[in-house]
Amino acid sequence: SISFTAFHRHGEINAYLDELAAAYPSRVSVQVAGKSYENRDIKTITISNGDGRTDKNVIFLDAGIHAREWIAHAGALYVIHQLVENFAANSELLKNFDWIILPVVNPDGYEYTHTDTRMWRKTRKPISSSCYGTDANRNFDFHWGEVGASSYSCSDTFRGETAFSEPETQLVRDLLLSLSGRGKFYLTLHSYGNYLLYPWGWTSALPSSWRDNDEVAQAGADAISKATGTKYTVGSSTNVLYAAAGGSDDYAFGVANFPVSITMELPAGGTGFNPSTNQIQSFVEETWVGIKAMGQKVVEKY
Ligand code: 0X9
Ligand code: ZN
Repeated sequence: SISFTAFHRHGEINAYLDELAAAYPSRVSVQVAGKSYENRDIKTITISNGDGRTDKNVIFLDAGIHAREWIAHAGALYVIHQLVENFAANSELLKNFDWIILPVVNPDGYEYTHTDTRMWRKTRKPISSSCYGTDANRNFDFHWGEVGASSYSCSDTFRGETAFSEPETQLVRDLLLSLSGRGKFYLTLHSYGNYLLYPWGWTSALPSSWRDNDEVAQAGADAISKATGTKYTVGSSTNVLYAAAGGSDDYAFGVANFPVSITMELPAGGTGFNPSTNQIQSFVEETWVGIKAMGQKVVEKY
């Protein structure tokens, strides 16, 4: 098991995934999806109900695209904990769907926020002698670099030298494309600000199926509001936050054909990205209420 009274290092997170695979071999498997630039194992956990079907639709959830957004990593771990260790209460979510969860997309950045610079956002591949890292959420090849992304390698929103210049975004791309068709819901956890965002992030125009996305996001916001009173803002990324191209959400929706693609910006705590450890439990519980409601809506619709 893993606690929600501390933020865990990448090694502890990977060890938790392996522990679950060993304890629940019929329902859980762990894959090394690839390596980060600094050679860390980037793992996914595949959670099923153990009925042996291999053709199910998939909900794909990731977190930690941005290194400093620690509550997002914790949120993904709590989803894993619920689906695996509280399976009996959540089995409806796994009847016709498998969940694939990638809790730490950017482990190099995440470790760097623990060891060096708490507010680091990007990956860690050097670009020039003085500037490191690419904003992984500007590096996906869909309207790459067109808006809200910097071509300056020192910027916190550096788009990368080319689209998919980073091993970490290549790996998410390959997973998303491998799920094309079965993948019905892509959910990516970030912080902060209490938003449920759907495409597009590169233009203020809405995709023709925006209502499907709005319905799912609204189900999440309603469930959270009912449970705790916390308000989430629901809308398209560009319209309720800002335009920024090259995000994983637009890629999942626009290229990998996930019909629902949502970025969830979890609550702020402390200095925004830095909730105190005694806030983790209540934040991740509340987040789970929203994710469960969105998952139920997707399971009903697809
Ligand atoms: O700017 C981002 O990447 C996200 N906000 S954050 O504060 N976590 O950095 C929002 C991304 C929304 N999606 C797109 N613009 N595609
Ligand atoms: Zn983020």
